[in-house]
Amino acid sequence: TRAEPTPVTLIGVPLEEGSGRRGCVMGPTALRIAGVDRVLGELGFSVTDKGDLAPKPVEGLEAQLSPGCQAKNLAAVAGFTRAIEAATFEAAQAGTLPILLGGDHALSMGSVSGMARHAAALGRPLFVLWLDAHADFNSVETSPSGNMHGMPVAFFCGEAGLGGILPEDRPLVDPRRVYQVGIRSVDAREREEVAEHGVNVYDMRALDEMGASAIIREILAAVEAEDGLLHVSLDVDFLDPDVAPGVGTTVPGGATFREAHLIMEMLCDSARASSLDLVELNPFLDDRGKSARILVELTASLFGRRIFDRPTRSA
Ligand code: 5AB
Ligand code: MN
Ligand code: MN
Ligand code: MN
Repeated sequence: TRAEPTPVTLIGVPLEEGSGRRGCVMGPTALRIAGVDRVLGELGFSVTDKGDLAPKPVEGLEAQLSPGCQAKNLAAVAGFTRAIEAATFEAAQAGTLPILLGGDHALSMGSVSGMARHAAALGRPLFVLWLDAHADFNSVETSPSGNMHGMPVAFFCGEAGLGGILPEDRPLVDPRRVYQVGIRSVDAREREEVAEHGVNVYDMRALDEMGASAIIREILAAVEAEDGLLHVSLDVDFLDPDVAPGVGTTVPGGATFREAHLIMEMLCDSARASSLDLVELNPFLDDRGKSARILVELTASLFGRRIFDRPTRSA
């Protein structure tokens, strides 16, 4: 448990241009209606809601794409990426813990880049825990869809082929410090890139064979060995579609609520999480607010809601 809770900054990101369909623009509102600020307040956190970002598009970047490459709605996503990067960096520099209320997963291009700049300023490494059905490691060249919500991991590792959005000398994340859990849908060329760059993948088979607890202990041991910061990125489709139907990219065979819940409780105990994305919620596809409420439940667990206290155990 945290002795002095770090204040939390909520950053609303009504971004849907990175995904192939409409609806994620309603995500931040749905998360607020489901009570994300209220539960954090009840847990003793001081919460500042910065409202929703509304950046201008950045025109003219398409000219930098090589022929045959695609990045749909690049202007809109680039505008959001710059605004999110700055807002996340500022919130972290101010000593608060940023929570990004998405919005599609392209928002992590900005949030993780902002945290990478913050970590670099502290002289500490940034680790990323990527809870998702997908690896999101496509580049503008390998993407089968051109949808930028499939590119954020490649982007913050400097491998997406997307120059000009952020400064050339921006701090990148080492792909060997990226840990993906729940993966069960990867494109052919994306798979090669993930392996080549040394991304740590615990796919659904690993989750079944090892269990969530052993996986999270391994990841936390790696973070602690380097005294790293840990950014947590939670894509709704990490969960099974029966648990959380409010998402455009459902893949069967996802994590159970209990697995996700345990992961959040273990992360809470570690006190390592430095920042959080709640992404891909599409309230238009949801079942009476079910998925939004589950994301809020999981956030509450990450921030200290527990059934009973556990005796402190050494790893
Ligand atoms: B999500 C796909 N790999 O690139 C692509 O939901 C899907 O943020 C990406 O994980 C899914 O279009 C993006 C086929
Ligand atoms: Mn994703
Ligand atoms: Mn996904
Ligand atoms: Mn490469």
